[in-house]
Amino acid sequence: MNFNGCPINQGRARWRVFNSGREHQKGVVALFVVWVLTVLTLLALSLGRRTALETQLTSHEMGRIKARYYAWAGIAWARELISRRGKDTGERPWVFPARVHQIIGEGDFELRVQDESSRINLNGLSSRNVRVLVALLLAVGLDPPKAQTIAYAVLDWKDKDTRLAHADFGAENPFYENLEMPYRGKNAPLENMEELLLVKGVDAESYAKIKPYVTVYPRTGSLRVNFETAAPLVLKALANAFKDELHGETRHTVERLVAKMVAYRAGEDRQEGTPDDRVIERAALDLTRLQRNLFVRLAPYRLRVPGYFRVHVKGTDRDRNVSCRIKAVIRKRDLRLVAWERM
Ligand SMILES: [Ca+2]
Ligand SMILES: [Ca+2]
Repeated sequence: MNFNGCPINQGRARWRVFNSGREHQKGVVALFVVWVLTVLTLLALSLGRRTALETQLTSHEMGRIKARYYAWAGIAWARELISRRGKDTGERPWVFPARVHQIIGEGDFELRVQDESSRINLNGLSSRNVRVLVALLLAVGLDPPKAQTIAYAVLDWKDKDTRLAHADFGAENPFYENLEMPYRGKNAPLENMEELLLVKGVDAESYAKIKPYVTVYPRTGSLRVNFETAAPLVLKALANAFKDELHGETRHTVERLVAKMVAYRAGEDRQEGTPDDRVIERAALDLTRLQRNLFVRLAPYRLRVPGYFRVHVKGTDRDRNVSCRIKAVIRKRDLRLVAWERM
């Protein structure tokens, strides 16, 4: 017994109860503090992360803006390249470096200039030359019915009249008006290449094959190609379109004629796009009779002085490694951008 008359063990038990209550309170406070600290730490971390993210985003946006201006600087450079050529008589080939790279401060641009008349002009199509487009479509790997469908449908799409250019392959309003999502034919020149996707027979796959070899510039005029800049595939398509007019064995005529043209225009160094490139002259090609006859047939389709250039520019802010690409078509006469697109 203790001095209160309580049994000693009972008093210890109370003391333990009292003590365990305070310990419990302390534990709760400690837990609360830990919890608050955790929340505060998480808040601080998330705030830090957010600030870092915002800084990163701002920096990326700055990079994008700068890259855009570097790309526009490239377009200005391309205009300068084109204007430097001055008055053109077609006696010198158009030679552009394959790639121009220019560093400006913290950024740079890369550009390529391509003569638009190295391609087949869809707006120059007529019933007399539509076979050139058929030949081109065969050359890019389309089967004959598909090639004919697309070629005649493009002709119908852009010609003013509403008569079928070909009874089986052409397409005027009745075809387009009976589609699930109906629309009308254009009956006017194509404004841009993407318009092709509206034309009968053109799907994404054939469009991708055709796109590198055709143009819609100029909007008017006849179908003519620059022999000095056209891809061998385009020259072959042109030659193939007229080879049936020859009399004799023509099996290798197209291949050999085009090989001679391409070899001659590349100059002594055998590389295209270098200063020794030459303008193709029939007399200098050492042609056989059939090749000469074919070359003569191609003459009305030759363009000597290009009027439009396609420019691909990539501007980069090198500090932030952010790039911007611009594709534009420049008219030589007034250096105007007749079309441009930022990608
Ligand atoms: Ca038409
Ligand atoms: Ca050369």
